[in-house]
Amino acid sequence: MLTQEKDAGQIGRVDPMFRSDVLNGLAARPRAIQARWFYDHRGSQLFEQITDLPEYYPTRVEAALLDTAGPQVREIVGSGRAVVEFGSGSSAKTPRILRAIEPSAYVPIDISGDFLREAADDLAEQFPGLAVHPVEANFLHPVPLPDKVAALPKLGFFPGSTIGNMTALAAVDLLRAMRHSLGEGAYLLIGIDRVKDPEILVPAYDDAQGVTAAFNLNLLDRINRELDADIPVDAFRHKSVWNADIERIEMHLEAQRDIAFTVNGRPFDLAKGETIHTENSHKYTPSGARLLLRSGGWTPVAEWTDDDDSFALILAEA
Ligand code: AVJ
Repeated sequence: MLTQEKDAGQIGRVDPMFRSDVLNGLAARPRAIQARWFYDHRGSQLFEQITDLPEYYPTRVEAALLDTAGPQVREIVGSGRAVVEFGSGSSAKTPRILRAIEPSAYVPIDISGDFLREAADDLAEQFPGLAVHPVEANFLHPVPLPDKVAALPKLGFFPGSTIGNMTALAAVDLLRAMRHSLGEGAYLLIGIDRVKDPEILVPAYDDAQGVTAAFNLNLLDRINRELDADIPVDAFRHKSVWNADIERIEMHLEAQRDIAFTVNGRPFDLAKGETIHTENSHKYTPSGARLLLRSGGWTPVAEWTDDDDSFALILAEA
């Protein structure tokens, strides 16, 4: 019973949605589990490591773009806004924009409470005088903002090309929901990754050090840890595939042999070569990105890209 005692804290924190998504996803054809479940504590750490990889250009390029764009964004949106960050994670990019914008409040929204509060405390320390109001929520659903920022005009901040995880339909729904929660006169600063040569894209999601593989496989470890499962993780292999028709990178976990396991008492079996689809990372052309924003109710007003045109930072108004 030692094991149970040790795991009790973990099990207590399990989102019942995680259990149902995993059970339904493994039973579906094709088998698929949503990418949002990557981000347990270990998964969030691995993602931080991904952002430092030589092959993973988005984080570095976007950071440089934020530095360039900051003063120009400030000129367009003015100071004193409430910056509302969707999926703030460790808030690693936030100081770059807060320094330039001089907002009066910062509202980080994230599903992972641990990271959220740590990051909020750090920022409050770095920016004395800035009111920080963290909100623990799934931003895929409409998020009511704290009363204290109700009267302030908003700047939505959605960096990292997180929107790439969504299909076009879901992305448009989300953009509209953001427009609704941010209200009249709001702006949105969003990072969107560009369509490019698969020889750059595929390694960005399958690095030489195997960090992305570990990130993908950690989902199976998490299922074992939290959902009373016995998946033989070593029997799966990480795959990164460019789907040219849909202009997206897909991550899959491929069975290297016939595999049988149980999750929460439910049996599953995969034949050798069968896959579990774990992530989509949609890439956009310049006009595709602008059309997506307009479809979601946002009018692009300024755009920044690097010399290689590998990533775009777009400012749009409601
Ligand atoms: C956080 C969704 C933007 O799609 O590039 C990185 C996640 N997955 N490497 C991305 C991710 C594998 C990342 N996003």
